[in-house]
Amino acid sequence: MSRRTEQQTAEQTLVSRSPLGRPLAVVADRISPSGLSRLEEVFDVDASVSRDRDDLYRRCAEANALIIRSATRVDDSLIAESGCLTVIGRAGVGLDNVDLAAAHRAGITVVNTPDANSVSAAEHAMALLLAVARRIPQARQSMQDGRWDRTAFVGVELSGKTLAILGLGRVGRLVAERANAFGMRIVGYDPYLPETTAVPAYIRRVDSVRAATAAADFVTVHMPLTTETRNLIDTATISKMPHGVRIVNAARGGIVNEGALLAALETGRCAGAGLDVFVEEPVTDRRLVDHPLVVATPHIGASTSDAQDRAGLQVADAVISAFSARLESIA
Ligand code: 9EZ
Repeated sequence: MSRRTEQQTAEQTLVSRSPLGRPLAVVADRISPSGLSRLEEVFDVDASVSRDRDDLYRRCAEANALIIRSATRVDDSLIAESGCLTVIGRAGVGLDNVDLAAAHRAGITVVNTPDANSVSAAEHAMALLLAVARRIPQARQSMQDGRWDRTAFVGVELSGKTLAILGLGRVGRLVAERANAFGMRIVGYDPYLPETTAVPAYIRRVDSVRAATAAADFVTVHMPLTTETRNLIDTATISKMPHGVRIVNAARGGIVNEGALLAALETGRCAGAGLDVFVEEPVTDRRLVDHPLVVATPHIGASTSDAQDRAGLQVADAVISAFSARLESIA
């Protein structure tokens, strides 16, 4: 009924439901109850989460706003069939699952919640640094296997060690603040942070990956996956790090080349790795996950009730404000 046509813009169909009725928001993935309540202040909310694609098309046919997380794919055909849609809200970071070009062509505003997960991501990176330094999961496994093996678990301190932070965005800077509290020396590199942007004095800013990692005991990456950052940490980069370096990736799978990391763990160049993200998720090649020097978690960096609540509330606020702005623009 409300299929989008060439002539039919989002503005024309924005209020295609009864002018007396409330606009409709379809929530296709699970978001926090606080976020749903916020949406209900403005929208009729259809939050009957189902993985059935035809069902999604049917519900979106009359939706003015669509709220998703990472599970729902918003492609050009869904956009074409959703004639009243003016706003797409993604709870969380990244818009890999939304066809942005198609949304743009259809005049749809796309919003997300870029900082809702930052503290959770930074805390998970810290958890991996500590877990790798002391091999806590391995020690726990050995106890569960009935052993009491203290000699197998001689770790290292973070205090006094050098941490290279590659990527000084929100998450990287939160990690720096926490690592500083642990007494680490922090070297940071980020080509996208303007040189004029001040960073805290406890971060020594350098101008290359090589300079940041040359004396690093620990390396952690905090950046999006792009063609430039894929394989940023490869065999050549690792070969210039100190022997015994420990590497953490809680950012995006593929920033650290998995084959290069595995080889470095085998030679001892790398003494440990903490990995929350993988090239292929779920993981099928288990060589890293099963390695005795690796602490692996299944992409849980943003998986805290705090981050989920914040993402739900923030996406609701962003969708409401984008929708209001669009209403005003046609009033
Ligand atoms: C690249 C980066 C940081 C970085 C940071 C951001 C897209 N992008 N790339 C190399 N935002 C450190 C080393």
